[in-house]
Amino acid sequence: MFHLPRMAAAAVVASTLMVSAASAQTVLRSSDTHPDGYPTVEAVKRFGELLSDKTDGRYSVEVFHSAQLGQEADTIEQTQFGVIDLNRISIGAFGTQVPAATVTQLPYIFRSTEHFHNVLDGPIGDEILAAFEAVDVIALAYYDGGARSFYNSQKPINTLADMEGMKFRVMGSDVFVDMVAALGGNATPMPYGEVYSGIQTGVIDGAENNYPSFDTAGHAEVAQYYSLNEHLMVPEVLVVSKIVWDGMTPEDQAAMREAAKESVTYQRELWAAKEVESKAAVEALGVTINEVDKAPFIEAMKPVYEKYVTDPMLQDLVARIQATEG
Ligand code: GTR
Repeated sequence: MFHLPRMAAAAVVASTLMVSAASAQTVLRSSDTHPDGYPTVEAVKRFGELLSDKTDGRYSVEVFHSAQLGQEADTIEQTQFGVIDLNRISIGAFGTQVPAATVTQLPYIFRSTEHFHNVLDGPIGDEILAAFEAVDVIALAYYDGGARSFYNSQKPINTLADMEGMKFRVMGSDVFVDMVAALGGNATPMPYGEVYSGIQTGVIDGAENNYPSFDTAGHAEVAQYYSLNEHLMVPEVLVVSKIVWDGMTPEDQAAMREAAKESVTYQRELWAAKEVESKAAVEALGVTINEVDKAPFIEAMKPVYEKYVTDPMLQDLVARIQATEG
């Protein structure tokens, strides 16, 4: 008579232990639009390993690459709602939601990779990361995304006159629409995953991106002209949903920030190598690459700055970025 309940109680205790052991390990789902092996995907995997080590396995990360969780704009919303835990995303995909971060979308705001790193690795970078909390994500670290240039299926772009009437896909931010208009072209915001067929079917003439994206998304197969006007250096950012963040202990939050910062060095190494590799890959596909005199392009961006840098806070931020060395 006494045996049965005892056995049942033991079974209950055993299963409770298993449940609590299992629930102590949280697997965070992270989104990335790029394919497996891409520098950002590999850096987030490394971040996950570091996070797991630092939290004694309480947290780990599974990266869903190749836009498995959706196109960037949709995944941002899902991250804000806590459906997706982590997201590695271009700041450009946030549009103008985060005013301080919008300055990093200004054409030619960064003069070089060194300038880009000096700004983002210092207090200005931290200030911009902190601004994301207002849109319900916590920004943890920046990754490199290189310089973006125009590419198209028609002809090399040498001068502003060559931009006249050409249709280019841009990321979903008004800044980029105005940027292309100020250069004389027409901009069409469109998800990254639709660019290949957009160029192939002639809906757009081309797009703009860095070598690794141009290469790995296959765009170089359909757009054979890549013109090095290097109008943008938009930071990539790793964010965690505020809902996830608020459920973590301060120690685990600190571990997460540390792991993210530590993964940056690794991403930068991978990025530098990938830029060289992708340039060679697109050349092998027969892409014509031309140098561009950037001065007229830089000059043409004045109206974009005038439109977006009106607030004194943003004016100060832009001035500080411009005054940073590099
Ligand atoms: C890439 C960036 C992606 C995505 C893409 C785009 O350079 O890494 O996150 O934003 O550009 O143009 O949509």
